[in-house]
Amino acid sequence: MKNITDIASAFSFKGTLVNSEPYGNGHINDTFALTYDDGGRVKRYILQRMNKSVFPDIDVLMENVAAVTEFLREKIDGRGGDSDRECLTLVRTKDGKSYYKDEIGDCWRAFLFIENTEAYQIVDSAEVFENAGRAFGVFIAGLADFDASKLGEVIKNFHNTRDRYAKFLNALKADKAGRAAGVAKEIEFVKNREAYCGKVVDMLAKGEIPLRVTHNDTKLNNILIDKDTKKAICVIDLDTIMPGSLLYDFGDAVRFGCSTAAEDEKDLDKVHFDISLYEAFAKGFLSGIGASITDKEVENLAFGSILMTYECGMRFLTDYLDGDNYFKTAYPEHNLVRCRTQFRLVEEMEAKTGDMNLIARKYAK
Ligand code: ADP
Ligand code: GN1
Ligand code: MG
Repeated sequence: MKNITDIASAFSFKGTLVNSEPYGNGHINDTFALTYDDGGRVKRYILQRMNKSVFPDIDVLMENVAAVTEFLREKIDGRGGDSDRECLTLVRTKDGKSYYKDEIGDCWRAFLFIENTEAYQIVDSAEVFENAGRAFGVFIAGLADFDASKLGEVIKNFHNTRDRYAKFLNALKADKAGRAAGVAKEIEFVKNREAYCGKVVDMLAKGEIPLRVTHNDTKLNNILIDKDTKKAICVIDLDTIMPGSLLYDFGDAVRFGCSTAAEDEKDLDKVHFDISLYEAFAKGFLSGIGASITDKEVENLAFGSILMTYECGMRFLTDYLDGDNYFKTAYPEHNLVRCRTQFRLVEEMEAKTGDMNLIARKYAK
């Protein structure tokens, strides 16, 4: 990887670079926090090396990010908000481009650092999670009039669970890393639930639920929470904004946030689905999205949560079988550990589906 100081010099940052450090807990991009001294004033920026194997077309990716942030910025300004805080702000290169390609072909982009906020790895209060739910609901509602034809499909079939299942079977057949024999139970778990895979894709195809512009990666650490007020300030990680179902966004947030443990907790006795956190999130989300949610969507919020958790576990397992090429891992069993937490949550959600449905109905307008 190229020297960060050299990369940073390509961008129109103000002042002198005084510090740079790896930042955050994303699984995909390499993120750095840069500190500049601008005549005695400290100013921070986020610099990211984008993951080229996950996002093969960086031009399309950055066109999406630029289009969505410009659209949101106008809306936020229009309602008298602070768009530098409530929306990601791209910092362009010195020659006005949305990203910089270095000599070895790595692609970099930069954003204003949103100060006095934090990204949570685990929910520590129902209030924070309700606020996050409201912000994600408002976010989707706010994109209702965004022209979806302006968005390129950055990752094909991203939440097409049927396609994810086919990819899982391919990885299993290839068994590239020679790991299949050790994960018979997990393989069985996926296969037993194959019937889940087509449900949302089919509802979308038949027009039973609307195709919307969705975020598609709504885990809690993709929303910045104000350190003082605990309000959800800004939805970040806009890389996967594409046409999709609201069930994906609701479900993925529930997957991550309603767990009593981290996504990579090794001790499964600590991993539970917390229905009171589900209630907090559903309450916030449904108040944020307002009347635009359809009855069919409300009816499927619980299923969407199960589906997204199952899909994510299946993706971790696929990557484990494939030799850990997609998600960043810190040790050889990391993807398997993640897969197991997801499957534990799926089982507990399955047992509580009735209550989850009652909660969704209770807060739907
Ligand atoms: P990844 O795709 O790898 O998840 P993200 O865009 O989500 O990358 O960034 C990783 C982390 O960096 C986030 O979880 C958050 O902690 C932090 N982060 C990203 N953008 C900003 C920003 N503009 N201001 C402050 N922190 C940020
Ligand atoms: C990845 O980029 P990040 O870390 O927010 C992944 C999501 C998964 C998530 C699991 C582009 O999210 O789809 O749900 O890990 N993002 C991409 O934690 O694949
Ligand atoms: Mg992220």
